[in-house]
Amino acid sequence: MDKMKIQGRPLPGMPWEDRPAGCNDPIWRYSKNPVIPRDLLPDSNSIFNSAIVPFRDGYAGVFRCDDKNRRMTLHAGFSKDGLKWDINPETIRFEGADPEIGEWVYGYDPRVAEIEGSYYVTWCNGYHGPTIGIARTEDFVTFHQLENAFLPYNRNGVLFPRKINGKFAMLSRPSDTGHTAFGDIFYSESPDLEYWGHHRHVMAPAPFEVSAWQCMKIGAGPVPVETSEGWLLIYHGVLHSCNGYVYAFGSALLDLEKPWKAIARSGQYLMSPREIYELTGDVPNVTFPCTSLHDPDTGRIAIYYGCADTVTGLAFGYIPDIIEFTKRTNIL
Ligand code: BMA
Repeated sequence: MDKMKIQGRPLPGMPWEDRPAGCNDPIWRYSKNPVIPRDLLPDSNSIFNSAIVPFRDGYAGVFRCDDKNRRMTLHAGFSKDGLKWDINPETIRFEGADPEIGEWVYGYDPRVAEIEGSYYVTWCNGYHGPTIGIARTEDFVTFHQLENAFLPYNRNGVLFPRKINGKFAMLSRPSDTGHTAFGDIFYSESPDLEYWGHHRHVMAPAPFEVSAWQCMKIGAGPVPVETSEGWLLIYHGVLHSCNGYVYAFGSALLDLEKPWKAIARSGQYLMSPREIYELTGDVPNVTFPCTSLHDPDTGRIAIYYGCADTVTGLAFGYIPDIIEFTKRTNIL
C-alpha cells in the first residue's frame, strides 16, 4: 500500500511525548497534564475548550477563560513550545462588526483554522441564544469580526483548513438554548464566509446499543486533518448516564471532496474521562477536544482538550494509528 499522505506544514518542534510502555490505546495523555491550570490568569475560574495553532516561531491560541463572575470570555495567548502559555489577561475585543451582532454577550469553545494565510476564529457566540461567530486575525492582536454564520441556535462551528470545491466549508451542530439533549453534525458551504448554504447532514448520534458514548449528541472537535484516506475528524460524543452527561471523543473519516459523506466512524472512543482532572471539576466527566497540532512527516498529532470544564489537557498519537483504529472499530 502507498504511504498515507498527510497535508500540513512540517512541525518538528510540536509538543510531544512517546507512547508510554504498556499503553495499547490509540492516544495517550501528556505526563504532566493538565497543561494549562485553571488559575493561569488572576481572574480566571477555569481555562479549557481552547484553540491553538502554529504561529511564527511558536504557537498562538484563543482560550476559553471563564472568569470569577463565571462569564464566558475569549483571550489570546502565545507560547514558544505549546506547553507554557502566556495568556493576555484582557479579553479579545473583536472589531468591525455591525453593532447589532458585535455587542459582546458571551463567547465560548473557540476553534482556529488557518486558511490561505489568515487565521479564522469560530466560536459559540451569544446573539439571542448561541450561534457561530467568525473573526479573522493575522497576528492574534487585532481580530476583525465577520457576520455570524447561522441563525441561533448552533454550536461547535468548525472550519475546514482549505476551500472545498471553491467554497469555504464548515461543520456545525444545530442546538437549543440550553444544555441541548440532541445534536447531529451538519456541513455548510460559503463563497465569502458570510452567506452559508448547501447544508448537508454528516452524522447523527449512534444508537445506544451500538456505541453508547456518542448516543445522545455529537459535535465536531478540532479542525479536520486532510489525509489521502479522507478528512480525519475528531469529534465529541455524549452519553446521558444516570449521573449526568459524559463527554468522550472519537474519530471519523470524511470524504475529501464531499465531506458530508462519512467513510468510517469509530465505535470505540479515543478518550473518555478517566483521570482525576477529567472526572472532577466544575462539570465532572468531560473531555472536550477543540484543537490539534500535527506533523505530516512523522504523522504525530497533539490534541488539546478541555477537562471537566476546568483545565486544559493534552494527548498524543499518530494519525495513521488513529485512522487504522477508526476503520477497525467502524460502526457505519
Ligand atoms: C457543552 C458546551 C461545552 C462544555 C460541555 C460540558 O454543551 O457548553 O462548553 O464543555 O457542554 O459542560
